[in-house]
Amino acid sequence: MLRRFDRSIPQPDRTTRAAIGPGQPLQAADNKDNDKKEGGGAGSGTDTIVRPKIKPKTQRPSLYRVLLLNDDYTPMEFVVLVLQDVFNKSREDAMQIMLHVHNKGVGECGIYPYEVAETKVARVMDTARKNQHPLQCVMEKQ
Ligand code: TYC
Repeated sequence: MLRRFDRSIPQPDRTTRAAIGPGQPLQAADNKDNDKKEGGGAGSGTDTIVRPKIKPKTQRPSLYRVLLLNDDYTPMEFVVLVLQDVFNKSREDAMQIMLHVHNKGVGECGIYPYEVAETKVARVMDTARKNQHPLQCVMEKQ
Protein backbone atom coordinates (compact mmCIF):
# COMPACT_ATOMS: atom_id res chain seq x y z
CA MET A 1 0.00 0.00 0.00
CA LEU A 2 1.20 3.47 -0.80
CA ARG A 3 1.66 5.78 2.19
CA ARG A 4 0.54 9.43 1.94
CA PHE A 5 4.04 10.73 2.51
CA ASP A 6 5.82 8.19 0.44
CA ARG A 7 8.89 9.97 -1.00
CA SER A 8 8.19 8.55 -4.47
CA ILE A 9 4.98 10.63 -4.76
CA PRO A 10 5.59 14.30 -5.63
CA GLN A 11 4.08 16.58 -2.98
CA PRO A 12 2.95 19.84 -4.64
CA ASP A 13 2.81 21.94 -1.48
CA ARG A 14 6.10 20.78 -0.08
CA THR A 15 8.49 23.68 0.41
CA THR A 16 11.83 23.18 -1.24
CA ARG A 17 15.20 24.84 -0.88
CA ALA A 18 14.58 26.50 -4.27
CA ALA A 19 11.25 27.98 -3.08
CA ILE A 20 12.64 29.36 0.17
CA GLY A 21 15.78 30.77 -1.37
CA PRO A 22 19.39 30.61 -0.34
CA GLY A 23 20.41 31.44 3.17
CA GLN A 24 16.98 30.80 4.71
CA PRO A 25 16.92 27.98 7.20
CA LEU A 26 14.66 25.05 6.47
CA GLN A 27 12.57 24.01 9.43
CA ALA A 28 10.98 20.68 10.05
CA ALA A 29 7.38 20.93 11.20
CA ASP A 30 6.32 19.34 14.44
CA ASN A 31 4.00 16.96 12.63
CA LYS A 32 2.06 15.58 15.57
CA ASP A 33 -1.07 14.69 13.52
CA ASN A 34 0.88 12.84 10.91
CA ASP A 35 2.84 11.13 13.58
CA LYS A 36 -0.35 9.81 15.12
CA LYS A 37 -2.20 8.89 11.95
CA GLU A 38 0.66 7.78 9.81
CA GLY A 39 3.03 6.51 12.40
CA GLY A 40 5.63 9.05 11.22
CA GLY A 41 8.14 11.05 13.24
CA ALA A 42 11.84 11.15 13.62
CA GLY A 43 13.56 8.86 11.19
CA SER A 44 10.38 7.91 9.36
CA GLY A 45 10.97 10.41 6.53
CA THR A 46 7.54 12.04 6.93
CA ASP A 47 8.50 15.43 8.36
CA THR A 48 7.04 18.32 6.38
CA ILE A 49 9.23 21.33 5.61
CA VAL A 50 7.51 24.63 6.45
CA ARG A 51 8.39 28.15 5.35
CA PRO A 52 10.20 30.20 7.99
CA LYS A 53 8.70 33.61 8.79
CA ILE A 54 10.63 36.01 6.56
CA LYS A 55 11.11 39.44 8.10
CA PRO A 56 10.21 42.15 5.55
CA LYS A 57 13.27 44.27 4.80
CA THR A 58 13.09 47.97 5.66
CA GLN A 59 12.50 49.89 2.44
CA ARG A 60 15.10 52.48 1.53
CA PRO A 61 13.78 55.57 -0.25
CA SER A 62 14.52 55.86 -3.97
CA LEU A 63 17.16 58.45 -4.78
CA TYR A 64 17.02 61.11 -7.47
CA ARG A 65 19.80 63.02 -9.23
CA VAL A 66 19.22 66.73 -9.56
CA LEU A 67 20.69 68.07 -12.80
CA LEU A 68 21.36 71.56 -14.06
CA LEU A 69 21.11 72.23 -17.80
CA ASN A 70 23.18 74.66 -19.76
CA ASP A 71 21.77 77.58 -21.71
CA ASP A 72 23.33 80.56 -23.48
CA TYR A 73 21.82 83.36 -21.37
CA THR A 74 21.92 82.66 -17.63
CA PRO A 75 24.95 84.49 -16.18
CA MET A 76 27.69 82.23 -14.80
CA GLU A 77 27.68 84.15 -11.52
CA PHE A 78 23.95 83.52 -11.06
CA VAL A 79 24.46 79.75 -11.52
CA VAL A 80 27.31 79.74 -9.00
CA LEU A 81 25.14 81.57 -6.45
CA VAL A 82 22.28 79.11 -6.98
CA LEU A 83 24.61 76.16 -6.45
CA GLN A 84 25.91 77.69 -3.22
CA ASP A 85 22.50 78.68 -1.93
CA VAL A 86 20.26 75.75 -2.96
CA PHE A 87 22.79 72.91 -2.94
CA ASN A 88 25.04 74.17 -0.15
CA LYS A 89 28.15 73.98 -2.34
CA SER A 90 31.37 75.80 -1.53
CA ARG A 91 32.28 78.63 -3.90
CA GLU A 92 34.97 76.39 -5.45
CA ASP A 93 32.68 73.38 -5.95
CA ALA A 94 29.92 75.60 -7.31
CA MET A 95 32.33 77.12 -9.83
CA GLN A 96 33.47 73.64 -10.93
CA ILE A 97 29.91 72.35 -11.38
CA MET A 98 28.85 75.50 -13.26
CA LEU A 99 31.81 75.18 -15.64
CA HIS A 100 31.10 71.48 -16.12
CA VAL A 101 27.49 72.28 -17.09
CA HIS A 102 28.68 75.14 -19.30
CA ASN A 103 31.09 72.83 -21.15
CA LYS A 104 29.18 69.56 -21.24
CA GLY A 105 25.57 70.75 -21.35
CA VAL A 106 24.41 69.04 -18.15
CA GLY A 107 25.78 68.39 -14.67
CA GLU A 108 24.83 66.86 -11.35
CA CYS A 109 24.12 69.12 -8.37
CA GLY A 110 23.37 66.33 -5.90
CA ILE A 111 21.47 63.11 -5.16
CA TYR A 112 18.50 63.19 -2.78
CA PRO A 113 15.33 61.38 -1.74
CA TYR A 114 12.32 62.28 -3.92
CA GLU A 115 10.85 65.13 -1.88
CA VAL A 116 14.19 66.81 -1.19
CA ALA A 117 15.09 66.64 -4.90
CA GLU A 118 11.66 68.03 -5.82
CA THR A 119 12.10 70.98 -3.44
CA LYS A 120 15.56 71.80 -4.77
CA VAL A 121 14.35 71.73 -8.39
CA ALA A 122 11.45 74.02 -7.46
CA ARG A 123 13.78 76.47 -5.67
CA VAL A 124 16.11 76.67 -8.68
CA MET A 125 13.23 77.14 -11.12
CA ASP A 126 11.55 79.76 -8.91
CA THR A 127 14.66 81.84 -8.41
CA ALA A 128 15.55 81.60 -12.14
CA ARG A 129 12.03 82.70 -13.16
CA LYS A 130 11.99 85.59 -10.64
CA ASN A 131 15.30 86.79 -12.10
CA GLN A 132 14.13 86.22 -15.67
CA HIS A 133 16.84 83.68 -16.49
CA PRO A 134 16.09 80.59 -18.61
CA LEU A 135 18.04 78.28 -16.28
CA GLN A 136 16.58 74.75 -16.21
CA CYS A 137 16.86 72.19 -13.46
CA VAL A 138 15.51 68.62 -13.62
CA MET A 139 15.53 65.45 -11.55
CA GLU A 140 15.88 61.83 -12.64
CA LYS A 141 15.61 58.55 -10.78
CA GLN A 142 19.07 57.25 -10.06
N1 TYC B 1 26.33 78.97 -20.48
C1 TYC B 1 26.06 80.08 -19.59
C2 TYC B 1 26.85 81.30 -20.05
O1 TYC B 1 27.76 81.19 -20.88
C3 TYC B 1 26.41 79.74 -18.14
C4 TYC B 1 25.60 78.65 -17.56
C5 TYC B 1 26.22 77.62 -16.87
C6 TYC B 1 24.24 78.61 -17.72
C7 TYC B 1 25.49 76.60 -16.31
C8 TYC B 1 23.48 77.59 -17.19
O2 TYC B 1 23.38 75.59 -15.90
C9 TYC B 1 24.13 76.60 -16.47
N2 TYC B 1 26.51 82.46 -19.54
